[in-house]
Amino acid sequence: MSRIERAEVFVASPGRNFVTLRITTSDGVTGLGDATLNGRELAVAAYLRDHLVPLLIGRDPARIEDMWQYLYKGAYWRRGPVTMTAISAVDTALWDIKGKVAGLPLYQLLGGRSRDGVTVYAHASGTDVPSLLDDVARFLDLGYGAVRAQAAVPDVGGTYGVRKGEGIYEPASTALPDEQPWDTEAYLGFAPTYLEAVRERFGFGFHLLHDVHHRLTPIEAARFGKRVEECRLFWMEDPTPAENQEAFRLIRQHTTTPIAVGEVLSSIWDVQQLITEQLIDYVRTTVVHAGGITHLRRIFDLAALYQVRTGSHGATDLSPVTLAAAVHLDTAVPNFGIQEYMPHAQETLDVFHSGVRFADGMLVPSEEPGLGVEYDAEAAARFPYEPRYLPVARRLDGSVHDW
Ligand code: GCO
Ligand code: MG
Repeated sequence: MSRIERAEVFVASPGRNFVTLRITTSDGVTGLGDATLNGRELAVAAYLRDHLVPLLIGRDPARIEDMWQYLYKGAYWRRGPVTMTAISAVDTALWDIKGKVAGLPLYQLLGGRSRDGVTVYAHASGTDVPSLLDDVARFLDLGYGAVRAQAAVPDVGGTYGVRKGEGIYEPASTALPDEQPWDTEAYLGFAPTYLEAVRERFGFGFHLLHDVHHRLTPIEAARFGKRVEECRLFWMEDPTPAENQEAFRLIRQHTTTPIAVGEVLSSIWDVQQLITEQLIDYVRTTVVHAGGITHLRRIFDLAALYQVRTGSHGATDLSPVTLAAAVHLDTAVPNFGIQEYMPHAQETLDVFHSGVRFADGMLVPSEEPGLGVEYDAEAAARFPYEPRYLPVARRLDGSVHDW
């Protein structure tokens, strides 16, 4: 019987920091898992190296479900992003190995194709309304059928989601957290006007999304959702922090703007009430932060019972390993909604060789066995880890707000 012989943890910064797990079996088959938790990378690397790798050696790589239960229940301490990200990496690597052993791309193991391609949304942003409109136009010209729109709130520095210059949007860009101002009233006055400007200029022939990024209270979110109903958003994302799942009922009672939640959550229990009480329309948990393919599929299946669709997180701090795994799942599940897509930097793609392809506003998975991603450890060694933190938001009176 095949055994897990080696498990290596790589921490590298090709374009940005990534933590990657590579498992090798006694038959010489390798599998990859992403273990990147933005701004807390080394905690997951240590969890893997010090606590999980010793448990993996000698085990049967084919027993994926059993391994998940063993690592989850065996920890005794439940849930949490560090634990769940570490378990995700092991789970994803084992699915990659299973696909390679079977000679099948991962989506085939998950039940085969439900669709020909995975619709993605792009990130348009602007430092003001005209530059946002130019950016939306650019993505529509590139063939995207769905675009997220974010613009800098006038006189409030460092608005979430706004790219500086030509490069890739990267919020974790400083060696210590950047402290940025936040003004709820200014945002509530301004954001609806640029969403309206986008619809006025480009019409309704594409999906328009917006990320509130946990900034509002439930009643403020209700006001926002109601105000932008005429824009017919595909969704408003993370309107209020989701620790209190109950809070979404209040938003729901006031607006028909669809709601998406989940990128910071790590288990089915974190979204249970949101799903079973139909308080959201899209669940955005991901392969890397929510327990891997095994656990995410469980979340998606629960969501399907309640007509909640998927909308997996896909920012560039999720490595090409996660993007590939997400695209395989998206291809297979019946209740797929949309996939976030921000193309990675060239340095990232020089280290992760991925078979995921973009065409006509859609991603398609690789036909290679497993995930269809290879990791070039030699190339990665040229990019050592660099401390990088996400920003912290402060209200105008100086107190800390949700970033
Ligand atoms: C998104 C997210 C990201 C996160 C980032 C944090 O919708 O893409 O909100 O931009 O802020 O992934 O690490
Ligand atoms: Mg988001």
